[in-house]
Amino acid sequence: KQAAMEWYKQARFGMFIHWGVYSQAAGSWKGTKVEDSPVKGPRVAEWLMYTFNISREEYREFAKQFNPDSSFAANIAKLAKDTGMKYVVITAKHHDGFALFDSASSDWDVADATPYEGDLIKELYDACRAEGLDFGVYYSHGHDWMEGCDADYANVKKKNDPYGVPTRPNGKNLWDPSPNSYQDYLEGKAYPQIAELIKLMPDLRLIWFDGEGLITEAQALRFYKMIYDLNPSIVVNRRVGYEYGDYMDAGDNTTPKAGELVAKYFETCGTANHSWGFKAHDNNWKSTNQLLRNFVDIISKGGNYLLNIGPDGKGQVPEPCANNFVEMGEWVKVNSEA
Ligand code: FUL
Repeated sequence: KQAAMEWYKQARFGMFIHWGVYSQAAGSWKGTKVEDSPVKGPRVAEWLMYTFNISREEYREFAKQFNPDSSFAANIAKLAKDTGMKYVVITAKHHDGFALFDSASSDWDVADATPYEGDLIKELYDACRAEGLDFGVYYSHGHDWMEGCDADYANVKKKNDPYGVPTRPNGKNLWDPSPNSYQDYLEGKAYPQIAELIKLMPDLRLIWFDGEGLITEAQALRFYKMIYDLNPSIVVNRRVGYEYGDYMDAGDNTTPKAGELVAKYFETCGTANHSWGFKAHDNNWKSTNQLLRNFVDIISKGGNYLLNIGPDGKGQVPEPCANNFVEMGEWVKVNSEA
């Protein structure tokens, strides 16, 4: 693990990618922007299913149109390289449960549910390796609105709530919950998919968990331990649960303040506009100057900056974002030793 942490410390700058079937919707549903939905929750494009309480059946329709250009992998790997980044971390499965790889444990994946012929995760992994970049995956273990733990959660809420109505849904699918218990989902999907990803990519460097949700300590430890047993060089983030991860999480878009005790290894993940997933009406791009300031601030405190892009449904990165990144890369490359 020590060598893996050394790699992490040296890498410093990575690309985060939020991409999935929601990317085609671009932050709106039937003409309504996510900001205008009456459902409370984060106003980000990747939360579309939650934000509009879309039924599981209706949401599955998105996948039938999801057919990216196969050039996405080479383009994105090149952009990461041009930005001066050393690694890439992509959503292998976000909260909507959709797997961008060919999964043996679920048919809610690119191979079975979309017209695309290929494995988006493996293709990007290969393209990144060809550019000399390291590779990691984001995996939402805590939420899975399609096949997850949500029926369980509904029961917990009902027991605790005197009115029998969940008052604070907290990221769970309570409008059309899957019948799986959290344990069923972990056994049948989440643990097997993590093993599949590790097998698919022998040089996988990092697994970025998200949405701790209902997890128990034993369940979180099992993720950490199974990864260690399969490949001890994989770095795991804190959000796996119960602080089992390998480095601290400064919080989304948050840099520790000067003088604040900073851990030996920490990360700030950040957006380039306001959303993680592609949102056509969010053009509030951080300037190149702002991105560079964040970068210098974070790495001067010893952290890693995981800076996000949200490609559209075809896999294209919005042009203003790509331009800022390339401009940033010119500075990063001139001013870094390697
Ligand atoms: C959060 C998620 O809910 C967001 O959608 C995004 O993935 C962010 C990086 O982490 O917990």
